[in-house]
Amino acid sequence: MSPDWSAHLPPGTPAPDLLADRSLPGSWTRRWAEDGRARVLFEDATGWTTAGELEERTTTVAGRYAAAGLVRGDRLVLSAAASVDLVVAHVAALRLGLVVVPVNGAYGQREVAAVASDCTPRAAVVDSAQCGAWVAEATGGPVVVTGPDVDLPRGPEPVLDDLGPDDPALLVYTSGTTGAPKGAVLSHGNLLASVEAVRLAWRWTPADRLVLALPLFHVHGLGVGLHGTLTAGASAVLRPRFDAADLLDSVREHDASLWFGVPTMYARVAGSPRLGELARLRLCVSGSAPLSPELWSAVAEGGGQRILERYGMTETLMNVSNPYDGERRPGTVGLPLPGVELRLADGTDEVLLRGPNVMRGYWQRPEATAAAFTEDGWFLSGDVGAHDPDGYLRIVGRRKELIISGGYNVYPREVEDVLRTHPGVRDAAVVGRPDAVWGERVTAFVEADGVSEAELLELAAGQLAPYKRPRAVVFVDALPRNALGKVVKGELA
Ligand code: MLC
Ligand code: AMP
Repeated sequence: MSPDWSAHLPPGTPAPDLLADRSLPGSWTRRWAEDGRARVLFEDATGWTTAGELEERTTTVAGRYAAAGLVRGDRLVLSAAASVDLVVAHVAALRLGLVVVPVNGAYGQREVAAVASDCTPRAAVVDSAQCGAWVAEATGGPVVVTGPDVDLPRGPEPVLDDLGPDDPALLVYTSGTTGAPKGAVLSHGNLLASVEAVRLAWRWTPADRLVLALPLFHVHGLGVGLHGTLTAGASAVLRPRFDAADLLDSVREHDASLWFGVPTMYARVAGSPRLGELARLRLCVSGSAPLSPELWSAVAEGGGQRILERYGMTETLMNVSNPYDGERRPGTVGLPLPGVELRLADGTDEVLLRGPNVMRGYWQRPEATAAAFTEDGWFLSGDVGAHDPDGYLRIVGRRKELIISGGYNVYPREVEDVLRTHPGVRDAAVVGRPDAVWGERVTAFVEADGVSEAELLELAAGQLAPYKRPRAVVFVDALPRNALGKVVKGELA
C-alpha cells in the first residue's frame, strides 16, 4: 500500500522527513536555541517559563541525575501532578538518555508495584513519599527517590542529547486480556515521528498556545500535548486538572489557540452555559475514545467548533486524523497521518498499523510482542474499522476486551481479578455499559453468596484507582456462558 498523506498537508508540500531531528531533545533544543526568550510553559505557581530557562533547568537536573549514578537506559518512574517541575524532570531524563515510566498518581500500592516490579527503575520522581516507598519496595534494589524539584546533589555536566531514533524514551504501561500490565517501549523515533506528523497536519506553529488540562502520564497529554508543544516551539498553559470553567478562563486569560480533550471533557463543556467561548480557539481536537456525532454537532452549533477527531493508541501514538483543511466528518477518525500505513485485516476488519510511530515491542515480553504483530510486521490494534468510500476511517468496534471510561482504559480482567478475591464471590464479569458522559460505565456482574454491593465496592476501592472501580454491581444467579463455559459478555453489555 502506498500511503497518500496529501489530505493532511498543504498542496505542494514534499513528503516530510519526520525523523530529521533524530530525537525529542534534538528537536526541542534546536527550538530553544532559536529564541531563548520565547515563553513556553505557564503554571499558576510560577508564571511563565521561557525556552532559555528550560534549557538551563533541564541541564542542571540532568546533571543531578548523573551525579546520583543514573546512566543511559536506566528507568525512571515519574508520578506527580502536572507542573513545570514535572516537565523539567521529564525532559532532563530524556536528555540524559533515561527511559521515563509515567505512572498515574491515583494508583494504589498494588498498581504501582505491578509497574515497578516489571520495569525495575533506578529512580523515582514522585510527589508522594508513599508512592516512592511503594516503588522502592517493589523494585527490590536501590532506587533514588526524589520530589518533582529533583533536589539531589549537583554534579559535573554529563553528555546530553546524544540520542538517535532507536533509543528508548518512554515505557508506558497498558494492560490487556491477562490483566497484567506490560510496558510499551516507545523510542525517540516513534515519539518524534508521531509528533512531527500532527505538528504538520494540524498546522501547529510557534504562535500557538495550548491549554493542557490532560494528565501527563498518558500519551494524549504527554506524547501529543506536551511533546507537540515543545516540538512546534509553541507554548502551553498547564492546568492541574480539567474543569470546563477553568478551561474557558484559561483560553481567555492566555489568548489560547488550541485545546485537546477526551469526549467526556467535550460533554462537560457542551453542558456549560459558556460553550460559545470555545469559538475563540483556532483548533479543538478530540481523541482517546469515540466522539459521538451528536456531541460533535452540539459543539459545532453551540461552540462554533468543528472538532477535529483523531485516533491513537499507546503502542502506536497518533495514527489517523480528520484533516485540518477539508471535511472533518463526525463519526469518523479521518485519514492516516503522515508516515502511517493502515489496512483492515482480511476477514476481521481489525485495524492494522505500520510506520515509524509504531513501537518495537513490550518491555521484556517477547511472547506478548510476537502476539501483537502479524508475521509481516503489522501491529494488531484490537480495534475494528470500516472505510467510507473515500477512505475516511470509522472505528466500529473492538476485538480486545477494553472499557474506555472518560478516556481512561479499564481492563475488565483486572477488575474481575480483584472482585474474585472476595471469598463470597464465585465469579465476576465486568463490562462497559454505554453512558452519555463517560462513554462507558464500568459495570460488574457478580455470582456471589451473602455479599453486599457495599462490600464489593469497598474491596475495589482498596485495590483499584477510582476510575477503574465499578459504578454499579449487578448480582446474578448465573453468568451467561457459551458451550465452552466462557462468559458471553456481549449479553451483559
Ligand atoms: C474521574 N472519575 C472517573 C474518571 N475520572 N470515573 C470513571 N472514569 C473516569 N475517567 C471519578 C472520580 O474518581 C470521582 O469518583 C468522580 O469520577 C468524579 O470526579 P471528577 O473530579 O468530576 O473527575 P475529574 O477529575 O473531572 O476527571 C474526569 C476527567 C478525567 C474526564 C477529566 O477522567 C480525565 O482526565 N480523563 C482523561 C484521561 C486521558 O488523558 N486519557 C488519554 C489516554 S491515552 P468518586 O467516586 O470519588 O466521586 C489514549 C491514546 C489516545 O487513550 O488516543 O489518546
Ligand atoms: P490506550 O491503550 O490508552 O492508548 O487507548 C487506545 C485505544 O483508545 C484505541 O485502541 C481505541 O480503542 C481507543 N481510541 C482512541 N482514540 C479513539 C477514537 N477517536 N475513536 C475511538 N476509539 C479511540
